[in-house]
Amino acid sequence: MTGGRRTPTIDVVVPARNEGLTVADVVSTCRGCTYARDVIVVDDGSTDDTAEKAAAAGARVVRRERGGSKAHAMAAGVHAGDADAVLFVDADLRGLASHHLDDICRPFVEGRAVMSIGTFDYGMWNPLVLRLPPTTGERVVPRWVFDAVPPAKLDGYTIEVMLNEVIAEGRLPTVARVMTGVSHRTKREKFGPVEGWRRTWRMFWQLVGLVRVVRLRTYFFYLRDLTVER
Ligand SMILES: Nc1nc2c(ncn2[C@@H]2O[C@H](COP(=O)(O)OP(=O)(O)O)[C@@H](O)[C@H]2O)c(=O)[nH]1
Ligand SMILES: [Mg+2]
Repeated sequence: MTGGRRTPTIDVVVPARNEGLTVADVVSTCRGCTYARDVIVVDDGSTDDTAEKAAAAGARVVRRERGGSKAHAMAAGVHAGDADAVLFVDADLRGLASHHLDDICRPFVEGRAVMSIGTFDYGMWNPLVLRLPPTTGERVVPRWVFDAVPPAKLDGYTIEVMLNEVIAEGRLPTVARVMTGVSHRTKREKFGPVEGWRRTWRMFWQLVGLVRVVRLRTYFFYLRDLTVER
């Protein structure tokens, strides 16, 4: 208890499809996060040993039928637990250490942020990246923020933008920081150059398509209530 306020419980939800190369390290790192209670890996339709590797590393594994998207996997993970808040972490990260996750959770646990995010390390571009509408998969939000996204909007890679919208429309504070030294396996590495670029473009167009849905004022409110931490 701090100041009469109960410390929120946080479960980690890791969406993973065919991430056998990296998922075990990611799960171990998540388990080392000071604020994490349970680590839940949601695997749908992996054709590799993602589920086995995740379980061996100490995660609770939830399996879904293939056919959904990353957003559906995240929803399944949220509903598999009953924590006050969820820390989402992608399964394909490189260079992730438990202190990165502690740094993301701390502003949330201390009540300085309702959403707290970590961005990849883009070197000289970090000051810009930190102030763009975040599409990062590494973020902690209270359960109610995720539940506020209508099921019809649980679509592909745009889920991150829907979470931003709930935060911004609620005029709620966000803290952002760089996860120094962290990157991920790119789609080119996972699928080869042709299929990799095809999938990257598809994701890009999904996000561009949101221009019709998300209002500019959302970004204004987001920026106004954003604190960049080092
Ligand atoms: N369970 C599940 N995980 C997914 C799905 N799509 C993506 N992911 C996972 O979500 C995370 C982020 O996806 P990724 O393709 O790396 O997106 P990017 O980082 O934005 O390029 C990774 O851990 C993926 O394995 C899906 O349909 N189901
Ligand atoms: Mg990735």
